[in-house]
Amino acid sequence: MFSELKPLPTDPILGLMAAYKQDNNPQKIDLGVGVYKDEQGNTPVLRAVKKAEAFRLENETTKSYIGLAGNLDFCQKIESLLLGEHSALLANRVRTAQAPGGTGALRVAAEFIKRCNTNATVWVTTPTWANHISLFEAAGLTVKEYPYYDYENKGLLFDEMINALKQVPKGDVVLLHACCHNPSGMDLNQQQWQTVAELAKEQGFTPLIDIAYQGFGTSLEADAQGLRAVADQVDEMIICSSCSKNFGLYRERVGACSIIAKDSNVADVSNSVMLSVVRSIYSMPPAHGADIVNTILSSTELTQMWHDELDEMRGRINGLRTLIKESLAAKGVDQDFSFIDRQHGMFSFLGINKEQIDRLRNEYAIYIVGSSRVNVAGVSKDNIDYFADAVASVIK
Ligand code: PLP
Ligand code: TYF
Repeated sequence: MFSELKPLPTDPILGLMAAYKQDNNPQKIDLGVGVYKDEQGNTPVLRAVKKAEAFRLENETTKSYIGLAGNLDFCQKIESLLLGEHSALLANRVRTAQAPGGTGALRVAAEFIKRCNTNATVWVTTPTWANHISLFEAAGLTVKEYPYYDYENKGLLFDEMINALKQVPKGDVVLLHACCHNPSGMDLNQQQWQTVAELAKEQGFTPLIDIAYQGFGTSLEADAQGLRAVADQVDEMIICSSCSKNFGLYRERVGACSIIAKDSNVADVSNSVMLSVVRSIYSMPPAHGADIVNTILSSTELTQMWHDELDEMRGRINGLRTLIKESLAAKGVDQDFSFIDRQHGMFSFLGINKEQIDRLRNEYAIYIVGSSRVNVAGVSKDNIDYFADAVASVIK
């Protein structure tokens, strides 16, 4: 039966990562896949993670199975990270399952939604992370888009977004990026979050918040403010979180799916359904990464170390945003790139066309995603001049 299969294209972002690896040009720059890089272009293991791993190696006592929800201490700490002081308020309404990465959490959420309402439509931003669409469709859900990024003015189409969400009925799900929107870098401000939160309550649709970059935008707290505004309003919502970026644990696959229900009874029933979904996909999540996160968050010293490292990563990203804006202006380009400095997280669209993107790759070995999305963390003081010259030359 395998012979009947037709080949499928690979994920374009992961394909770009592979193509970059094979390029022999010594000046090549990888601005593709959304992975943090330091000034040397490395994605190092955080010091706090190394310490927690050393501790784990010494103190781990068993490799026996953990439960369906994974490490329960980890789950509780993630709830606090997401909800802050609201977590105490919401404590009896939240149930969390550790999941294999943010992607695993989203897949659990998708299957959970399917069990709630087979006919649910999941509404996503135009544009969104391409995996969102394939992942919800793979679970048999309908995916529709609502306006979000304003390509022309490099801002938000907020009025259009609200008008579209006013048509979304109860029983449908609206996916929102908590911060550091992938791929545009354009986030809602707090007043806009409040409007969305009130609309969710009024319309009765279920918000699904994807938070994959907490701490990469403004701060751990500020990046969760939107999500908390929604949690304050609605009876039910889903939060899919990831520790890939903020703990640098990418390949260890650490994330969580949190369900907030209207009361503790509904939360218990929802939890039983979520765990049944987990059992039918992968039984239980891997232990290592979540144990590391739990060890860090259980220690004042390691938490401080992690905060410092997170501040350093965010500081570098924000510094690079300013550097890119200034370097392009210094090259005398006509186009205004100041929006890069107003956006958040690792991504922004350069707003250049397909031919210009191809020229960056073919003539300069600069790899960016086909939508013109760049990962600003791939820029450094060493390559900024080369990068700015290349962009200036292709847009002339
Ligand atoms: N959601 C968004 C918006 C992302 O950009 C990513 C990827 O980085 C994820 C979820 C999932 O990340 P991971 O599965 O690596 O934790
Ligand atoms: O958008 C990105 O680059 C990150 C990383 O299948 C990523 O979210 C990209 C593709 C993918 C998994 C992770």
